[in-house]
Formats: sequence, C-alpha cells, structure tokens
Amino acid sequence: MQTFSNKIAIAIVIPFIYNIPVHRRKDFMKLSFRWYGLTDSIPLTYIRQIPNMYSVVTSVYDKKPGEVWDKESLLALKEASEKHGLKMEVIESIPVSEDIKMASPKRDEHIDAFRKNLALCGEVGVKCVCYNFMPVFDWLRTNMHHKNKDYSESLSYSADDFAKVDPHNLHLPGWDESYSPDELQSLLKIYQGISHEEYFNNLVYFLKAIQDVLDQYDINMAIHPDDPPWDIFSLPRIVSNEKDLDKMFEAVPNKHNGLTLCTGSFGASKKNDVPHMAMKYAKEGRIYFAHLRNVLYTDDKDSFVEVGHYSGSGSLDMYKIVENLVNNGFDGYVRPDHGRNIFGESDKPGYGLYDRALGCAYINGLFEAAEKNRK
Ligand code: DNO
Repeated sequence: MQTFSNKIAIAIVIPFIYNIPVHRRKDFMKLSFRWYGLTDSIPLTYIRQIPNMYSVVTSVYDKKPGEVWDKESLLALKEASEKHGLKMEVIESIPVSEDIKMASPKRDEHIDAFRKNLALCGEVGVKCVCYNFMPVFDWLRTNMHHKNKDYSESLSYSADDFAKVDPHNLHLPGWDESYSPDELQSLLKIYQGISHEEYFNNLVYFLKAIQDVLDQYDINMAIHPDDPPWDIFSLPRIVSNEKDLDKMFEAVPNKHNGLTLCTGSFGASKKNDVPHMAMKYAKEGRIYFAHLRNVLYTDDKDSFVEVGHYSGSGSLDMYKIVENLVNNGFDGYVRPDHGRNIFGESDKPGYGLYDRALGCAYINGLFEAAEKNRK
C-alpha cells in the first residue's frame, strides 16, 4: 500500500522525469508554438521554457505539395517534441497543391496523397491541421524589414507600394525563391480563367473528399484565412470575411470543417470585425486554432504594419477577441503569430523567438483574465 508521502513523492517525481506539463487545465486553451522541425534554429528546450507551453505546431518540410509524407518523418518530430515535454497535436500545414486548388487533371491524385497524409497525422495523434486555400501566394507583404520607431523590425504592407508592383515582372519579398518568373506567369494566367464561384466549388470538392478521413481519425481541419483578406492580382480569394466563412460552413457542415482564427489576417481589413468573428465562430464551435497577433493600420487605404501582440501597440482589441473566445467555449489551440524581430534577432522574419515568446506571456495573461471574468 502506498503511504501518503509516497504518493506525494510520485506526484512530484513522475512529471519531473517525463517532463510533463503539469499546470494545464482541461477546458483551457492549449498554447502552442510554431517549430520548423529538427533544423529550426530555435531549440525545443527554449520553446519548453515558455510558461504554459503545451504543443508544437509543425509540419513535414521535405516533400512537395501533392506528395505523400514518410511516417518516420512525423514520428521523428513527435519523438523530439515529447522528449521535451511538448505535444505534437497541430500540423501547419499539409499544403494543398495548386493542382487541387485549380482542379487540374492531377487533382484526384493529389487529394489521395492529402488523405494519406491526414491518415498518417491521425495515426501519430495529431488533432488539428491548419491549411489554406489561397491561390499561388499564401501571404503577401511589401516589406519584410519595416523599421519601427521602437528599433524593432517587422513585416508590413503598403497599398501604395503594392500598386507599383508589376504583375508581369513580379518581385515580391519572400516569394522570389519559391517560383521561377515563368512558373509564376503561367500560374497567374491559369487562375485568371477561374471565377470566385468555380474556385469555391474546388474548395468544397476538396473538403468533401477528405471528410471520411477526418471522421475516422477525429482530426479538425482549420482553414487559414486569406492574408491579406482581399483579392490580389485578380486571383480569386474566397476565405476573407464572414460571408465567405458562412458559405463554406453551409456547404460543408461536418464539425471537423473548421477555422484558424488568424486575427492579423482577418484584421488587416478594417471591414472585418474580429472580436465579433471570434464570438460568432467560437459559439458555432468552428474555431479549432487561433493565431493571435496585432496589426496597426497606417493609412486610410489598406496599409498595415505587424506590431507587438499588445492591444495598445496596434489597431485590434486583443483582450476583446480573447474574452469573446473564452465566453463562447473556445478550448482549442492558440499560438502567437508573427513577432517583430527584436533584441538583435534577424533570422526568419516573423518567426524569431523573442517577440513570439513575449506574445505567449501576453496571451497567457489575456486568457487568465478572461477566464477569471468568464460570463
Ligand atoms: C504565415 C502563416 C501562413 C500559414 C498558412 C497555413 O506566417 O500564418 O503561412 O501557415 O497559410 O496554411
């Protein structure tokens, strides 16, 4: 029989040996952090030191969209995470190939690969998959090194600078290495022949084709909104606002069809009321993942700068967003999003350690306050 002091010793020693996060409440948000796998310059030992850290958000990076992943790669990521006391419950992303998005003859083959990748994720315990359905560019900025007055650097978008970009001779920060100029031109050309309605139907076709795998493994798909949330170069964008989301959930009502509430992406448009969207879609049980970051509007057009997470630094009311999530039953995954480059970091714009770690501390505070004032 175990004595009382034995039990206390076990309660202290076991979490210590296995590095188990011990302070997490069951119905609370699950704090996570994007980790670019075993070659990420930010080690898991650092990520683990962030208070309340629960899971990494990662992916398999050595395969192209449309290819089937190796289970060993996923297992290696999971093993490394768990060795450091972190879960690997979120994948961002399984990329959706352009063939699926534009419904090329290779679409079904690529969907089959996507289904296989989902099944692999399910087998290793992944619970949420973030993906996007943006044609060609998954985000767009005009400056990756915007100098802020506080000596930090961040990503920014200037409507005036964007107007000067020549779509026939595209050079976009962050994208110049992803496509050759010819590839880019032919992609843009194909998409020009696809209407918003056709493009939406391609999304629905894709979602319907993966539902049984989601059901089987109980995986939640969390679509990432268009970033920024408006059409660029006449490419069809269909996940930019409430109307788009309502239409998608109506077409594919399965509960595994959900949303990544990316506050900075939706919030880049003044037309989106992000606190309201947080309330509405949390109430509908559609938000499985939240990317929390702030943006500052810099003119009366569509320009913005990515700022620190704190409400006072930008244009979004981060507390209101979190309060609306909490009061409407949100208990999904949360991660800080693009941080500024601060304290001399200059590695991956948006994905340094320091500002995202500060973002985590702030996010923990927002959730703790909202929980304590829960209505
Ligand atoms: C940018 C990210 C996006 C996101 C994808 C999800 O920093 O938020 O690249 O990972 O859109 O598919």
